[in-house]
Amino acid sequence: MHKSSATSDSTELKVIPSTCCECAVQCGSLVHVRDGVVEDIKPNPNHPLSKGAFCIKGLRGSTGLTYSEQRLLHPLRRVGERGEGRWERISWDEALNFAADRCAAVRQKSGPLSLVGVCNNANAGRGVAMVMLLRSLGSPNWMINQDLCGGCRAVSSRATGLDITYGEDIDNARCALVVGRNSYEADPVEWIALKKLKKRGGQIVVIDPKRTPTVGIADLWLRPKPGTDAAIGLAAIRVMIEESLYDNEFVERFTHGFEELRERACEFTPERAAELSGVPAKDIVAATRMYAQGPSTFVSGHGIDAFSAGVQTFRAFHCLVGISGNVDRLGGNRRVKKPKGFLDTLQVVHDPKFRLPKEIENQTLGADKYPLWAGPRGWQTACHNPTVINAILTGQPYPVRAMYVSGANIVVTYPNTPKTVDALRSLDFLMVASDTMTPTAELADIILPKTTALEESDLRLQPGGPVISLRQSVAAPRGEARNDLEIALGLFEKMQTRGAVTTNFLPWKTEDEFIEHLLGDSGITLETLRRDGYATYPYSLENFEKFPTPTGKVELYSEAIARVGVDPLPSYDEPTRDRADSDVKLQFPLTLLTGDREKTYHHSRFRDQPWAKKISPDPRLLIHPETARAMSVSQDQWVRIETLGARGSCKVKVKITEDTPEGVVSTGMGWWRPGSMTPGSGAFDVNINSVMTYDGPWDPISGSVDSRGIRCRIVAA
Ligand SMILES: Nc1nc2c(c(=O)[nH]1)N[C@H]1C(S)=C(S)[C@@H](COP(=O)(O)OP(=O)(O)OC[C@H]3O[C@@H](n4cnc5c(=O)[nH]c(N)nc54)[C@H](O)[C@@H]3O)O[C@H]1N2
Ligand SMILES: Nc1nc2c(c(=O)[nH]1)N[C@H]1C(S)=C(S)[C@@H](COP(=O)(O)OP(=O)(O)OC[C@H]3O[C@@H](n4cnc5c(=O)[nH]c(N)nc54)[C@H](O)[C@@H]3O)O[C@H]1N2
Ligand code: SF4
Ligand SMILES: [Mo]
Repeated sequence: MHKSSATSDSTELKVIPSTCCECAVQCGSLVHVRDGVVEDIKPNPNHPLSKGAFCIKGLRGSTGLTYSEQRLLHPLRRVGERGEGRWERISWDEALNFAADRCAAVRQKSGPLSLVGVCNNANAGRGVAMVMLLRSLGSPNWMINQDLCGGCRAVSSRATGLDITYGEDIDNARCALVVGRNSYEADPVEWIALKKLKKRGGQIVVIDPKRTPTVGIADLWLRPKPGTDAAIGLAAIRVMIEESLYDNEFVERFTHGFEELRERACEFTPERAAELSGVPAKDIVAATRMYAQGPSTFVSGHGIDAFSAGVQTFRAFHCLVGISGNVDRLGGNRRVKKPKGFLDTLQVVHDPKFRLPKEIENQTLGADKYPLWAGPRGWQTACHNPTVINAILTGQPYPVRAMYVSGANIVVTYPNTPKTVDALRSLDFLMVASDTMTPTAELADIILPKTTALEESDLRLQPGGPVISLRQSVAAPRGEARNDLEIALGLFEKMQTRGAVTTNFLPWKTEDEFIEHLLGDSGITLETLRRDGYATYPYSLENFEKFPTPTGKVELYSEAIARVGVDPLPSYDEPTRDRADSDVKLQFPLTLLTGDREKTYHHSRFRDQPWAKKISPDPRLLIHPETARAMSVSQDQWVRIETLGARGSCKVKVKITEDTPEGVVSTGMGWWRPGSMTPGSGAFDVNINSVMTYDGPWDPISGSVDSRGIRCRIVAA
């Protein structure tokens, strides 16, 4: 922990209730501040959602970053070639003027649509600042990383009308169905709740090719071949219907397309699903019966998201939830509810007050192919990322020439690092806002120093609480760091003086004003939030009045998906890797899973922090002993992963374990080597995305690529 000066004992210690924002769990925190310096961060036992749960990233990550010697404290301008690493310190005014000159020139020459923004999503205020800046400049183009994250779940939840993401009521459940989720590493709140469920005699069913800690406390473990879960979901629906285990009344009153779903599910006998997935038919039947004896909650993760059949796979499970009687009931999956009068950030993004004309928004890159994902009718209205990257490189369907990245490290986290880097290098102008130097920032023309989570304020709706939580700015920004809203306002102003704006969609002058906008008429005040760190609100279950679908019902048969010309019923698609010809199968005999989470890291973050490097110094490749023998690799050996068609390779250290099945190898994500002299600071060396493709096949609804379940081989490094 960072210690302030020797006089600190004599000054008053302030304990400020806030929210940890180092990952999406958003645990309640108590931040200890003395003399304006954060001394310590502890869990807040009173927080209704996290109830005192916390993790090492929350304890050490934000202070490690905020007080890091590597922290970016001043605006920098590139001198020399892009990526050469030579910078000059400039003032904010110079930086913003330089950026505005470049952006205005690009806008003049190639049009407003040639400007693009990148953030991780608009679930946070800083994402909204990015969207509104771009819209103000006349561009609907901004990128999020949700196609690589929870996007398939979100689109399925929306199409089905369930709206249950983050509504898992494990605390009151009798059974939890955990599909593609490693709660132990990814979410301490969920993990504690699962252990409690087990302790009170509840049941846990896990569907996962890998043995996770949850498998250790499970009653039943289904171990599918990667990417085959939709077959299991559909067979479970069939069993539930055949054995009359579904909720007849709910189905009749509140669902649409039950007959069609029944017919589709009929095609998936447990025996057929067993053939497709490798999971014994009797286990699929047993799992369905366990789940059907509710109340049961469906806990899902990245394991069935972010791949080319992600939406339909999620649809299979969402339809199972939909007919099971576990929707918005105690111990089931609660629907998202907000306090009356409160706006969440996505409502702001969709608010007609802040929109560009339809004919402009319809040109959002990717909106033509993925209208339920990208553009005006899409979930967040963002772009389809690979379409943007191709537009940068080819000028088709129109040129994209200037980019502003904030809150994402896309050289490391987007698939196909060499291609991402080529695209960024070819831009006329690249500006990156960041708290530390990253492989993405290294390629910028201008780097802006950004505040960290301890120096910013934001609001978060947490449906699982349900609770609204405040992240408080507890320390003054170090150096000249500014928050995303300030940066957006600063650039907007400079563009305005150059006559290069379309409309002003940034009415908020401070983060607090934006927070007040979200709080709206809810009756919850910033004062209360500052005092407690959170606010609860009244909530009632069984909200079945109107589901947000064309029919107003839970759509087992999705009218919205039908309208975009995709199968409106959940379907099973053969995994991409099985479609390869025999020659390719011989050359790339293994199946690669990526994205293993580690407690020490959040994606590419904290990679330079000593405490994290001590616990986890190197990227690992999990491999079964038999497979290791067949591939002649030994424990702790460095190997290179190669995949079909990838330009790069990725070096990882072998870890032999029976946790991963034979023929399947599994590794993490987000690796790079801060401060190393290698190109891209290790982004081409130890980063799994240097061997991934972003070029499809794409999920027909969300446009997601396969982030796992792909063919690979390993060779000695
Ligand atoms: N410590 C830490 N926590 C994090 C993060 C972090 O970086 N670090 N990141 C956060 C973010 S943004 C996300 S999206 C989440 C991700 O966290 P999770 O949702 O838990 O995702 P993963 O760990 O990628 O994968 C979960 C499980 O899916 C399994 N899996 C792989 N392929 C398949 C398949 O085909 N079928 C099934 N059924 N399972 C499969 C894997 O074996 C793994 O056990 O974690 C969040 N929490
Ligand atoms: N191959 C493969 N690729 C993947 C994945 C995978 O499993 N496999 N996982 C995908 C997933 S699930 C995700 S979510 C993405 C993550 O992708 P990214 O969002 O790009 O990854 P991060 O490293 O979390 O964040 C990048 C930067 O954002 C800044 N930042 C993040 N949060 C805050 C904040 O609260 N305040 C401020 N000021 N700055 C912040 C950090 O400083 C960090 O440098 O990667 C995806 N990429
Ligand atoms: S799980 Fe850890 S990193 Fe995520 S919000 Fe909680 S304390 Fe912070
Ligand atoms: Mo994610």
